Amino acid sequence: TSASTSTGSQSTSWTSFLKSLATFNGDLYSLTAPPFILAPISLIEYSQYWSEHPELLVAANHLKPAEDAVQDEIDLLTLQRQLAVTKWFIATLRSQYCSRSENLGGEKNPLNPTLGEVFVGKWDSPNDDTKVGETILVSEQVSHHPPMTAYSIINKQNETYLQGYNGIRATISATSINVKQFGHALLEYKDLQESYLITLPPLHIEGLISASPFVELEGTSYIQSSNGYITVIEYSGRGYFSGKKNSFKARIYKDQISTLNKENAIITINGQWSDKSYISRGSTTPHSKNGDELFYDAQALDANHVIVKPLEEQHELESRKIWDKVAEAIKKGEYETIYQQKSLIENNQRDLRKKEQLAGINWETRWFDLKDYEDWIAEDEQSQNPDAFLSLTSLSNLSIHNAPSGSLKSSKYDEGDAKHWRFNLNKWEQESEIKI
Ligand code: CLR
Repeated sequence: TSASTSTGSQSTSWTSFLKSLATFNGDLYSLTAPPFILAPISLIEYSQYWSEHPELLVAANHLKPAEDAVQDEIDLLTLQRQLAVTKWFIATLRSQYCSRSENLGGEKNPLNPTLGEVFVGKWDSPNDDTKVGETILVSEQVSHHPPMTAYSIINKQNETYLQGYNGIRATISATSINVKQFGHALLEYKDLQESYLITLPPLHIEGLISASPFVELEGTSYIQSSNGYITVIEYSGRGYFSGKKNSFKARIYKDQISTLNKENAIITINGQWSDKSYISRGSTTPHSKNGDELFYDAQALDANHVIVKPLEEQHELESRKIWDKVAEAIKKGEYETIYQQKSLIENNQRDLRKKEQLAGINWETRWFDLKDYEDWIAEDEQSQNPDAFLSLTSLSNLSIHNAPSGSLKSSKYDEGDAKHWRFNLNKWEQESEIKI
């Protein structure tokens, strides 16, 4: 069944869904969405979208200056790495924000991961490119109230380590659901001793009235490198009068101070993140009709899907194992079974939490730790080996607090806790039950 059908019982349930939005309490997962907009996958699986082009994720690692390189060569390669990371990030967006529309016929409501749910998998070297090698994904639901997913993506051969976590906060307006993201990603090229902090853009869901929801990005996201360079990406959609869907403009500056004037951009990229984008030097906006160089074509390369082991070999905490019966029922449109199987899982979770409470224990996360940066700041100032997140937030003027992703220091959001989920490689290396 398709979400865009506007006849019969589907349109009735869609109408009641729209009505339920009117009394929205901020928790998207508590909405009783009509079954035909349920995705047969858990939100934890969305971590895979960070690496559907593994060759782009590791590309910067191949832009290493030779030992006898002169300063000009070193500088050029540094800028080329910023560009490579920017390209990889732009390339993640179609997977992140269009794949449900493309594969499931519309944006869908994902299954709400259970506490401790995990999703693991791997990518083989794409097209037998021996320079890439294997990439692995390790993802864990680290919080249920509010939902928070943490992930780590590792390519040992290229000493490339991506980690991050995300959560959302939603509000409803007359025609759309508005979503602010919380969390960020940290990308480290250990061999280059270079790291990047990536913030997550706000988004909204359009097409609600016509029962064909889709995501559009808005606002700004940043990519701050430890080498000083910063990419500022601004998103916009199809406007009332002009503009194409999924538009963005990315500007690369030599440092955060330079971002105060757009004229300072060293490189400007312009286009659609789900389609073609163009690149030019300086601050003029590139365009295909001016003959500017193609930067990235999101339609040219197929996504490389993560390989997950068969259900029979999966641990009971693995996402597809947990949700198998629900997912099957969603695919078949068996509404009664969806409801029954979901309730089984939810009641089981409630029982587990109750038991923990009675025993006076807390659920312990498996591979990720919550790190409190308030405790760290003083310590870090004396440290020989400063923390990547603290130095990158200081270079980019980004908040260290649990503010909407991309909030600046001393903005109105720059307050509260400064606790962020961090991957614990040791814990993963000692994992004996869950295998890739
Ligand atoms: C999760 C983290 C990913 C990027 C991403 C993409 C789409 C977002 C999703 C995040 C969070 C959940 C989300 C989804 C789009 C729709 C869905 C906001 C941020 C909500 C819960 C579904 C609302 C129901 C409508 C389809 C009616 O890296």
